[in-house]
Amino acid sequence: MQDLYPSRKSQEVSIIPRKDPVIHAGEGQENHSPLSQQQIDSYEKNGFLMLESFFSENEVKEMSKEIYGLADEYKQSDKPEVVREPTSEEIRSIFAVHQNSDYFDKVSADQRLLDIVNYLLGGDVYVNQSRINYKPGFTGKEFYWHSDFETWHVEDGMPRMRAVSVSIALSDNYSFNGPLMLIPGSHEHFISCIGEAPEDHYKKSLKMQEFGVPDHDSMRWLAEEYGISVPTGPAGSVLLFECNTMHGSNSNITPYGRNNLFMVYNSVENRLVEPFSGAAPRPEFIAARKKLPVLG
Ligand code: 6CS
Ligand code: FE
Repeated sequence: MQDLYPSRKSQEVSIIPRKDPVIHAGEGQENHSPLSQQQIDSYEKNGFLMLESFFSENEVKEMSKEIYGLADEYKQSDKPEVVREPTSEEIRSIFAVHQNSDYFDKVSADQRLLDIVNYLLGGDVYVNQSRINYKPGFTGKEFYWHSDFETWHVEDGMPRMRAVSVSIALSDNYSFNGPLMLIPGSHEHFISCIGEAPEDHYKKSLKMQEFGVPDHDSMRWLAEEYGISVPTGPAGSVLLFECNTMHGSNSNITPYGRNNLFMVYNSVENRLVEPFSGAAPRPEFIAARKKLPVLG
């Protein structure tokens, strides 16, 4: 398959214009949007959309119970799905939670979410990746700037930009407790990165990413051109962000923890192929190839 978005293949930085629509809803779907026209326009322009208080307080309580339950269960676990912080044994992320928890399996099939995602991606979808990111008060560490699509394309073989991340805030997101920062409009540019990732790169990159991150000049250009947005909101808010939107987050030295549940939906028309790096695919718990129940 032709590589429309080459990255980590050259020592020269390049910026490739987006070749895919942002809103994939096709004919016949125009009148079925669960979002308002203003929300659709905002997602299309910025590459993300915040839906404040999407889940009720009760739902947040249940989800929080579940994430702490999983953290407890996996405290000593050496399962690869459990990613620890670079310099401590604290849990940073747990992957494949929609497969390891019946409860999160149900959340991933929440019809309110699916209606939105089906619209944005123009039809049926499946969960390509799910994870909980824990960022406890005082010790939670940062996630360096990146486009998820760059990694998913190069390391997982995601062909086109037709996936969306749904981030459910399970604690209040303030501007100061390490919330996600995004560059509005960055989804229109593919920042081709330099340097070839070593084998089994994910074992390191999920703790601290070194390859597949933008060079400083490109990042400076994006920030100067578009600015940096920090959507905040109470627990239960949902942030939808397009797979190529540049984002990152700071560490959390405040006393207020920041936990998020992420589900990545990919269009069934955009299933993973061989990784464009030519390396072996990453494991199933990071990028689903086999088990693909279709959600619609
Ligand atoms: O490698 C990945 O797939 C992931 N890494 C980051 C930093 N964000 C998205 C995704 O979970
Ligand atoms: Fe990310």
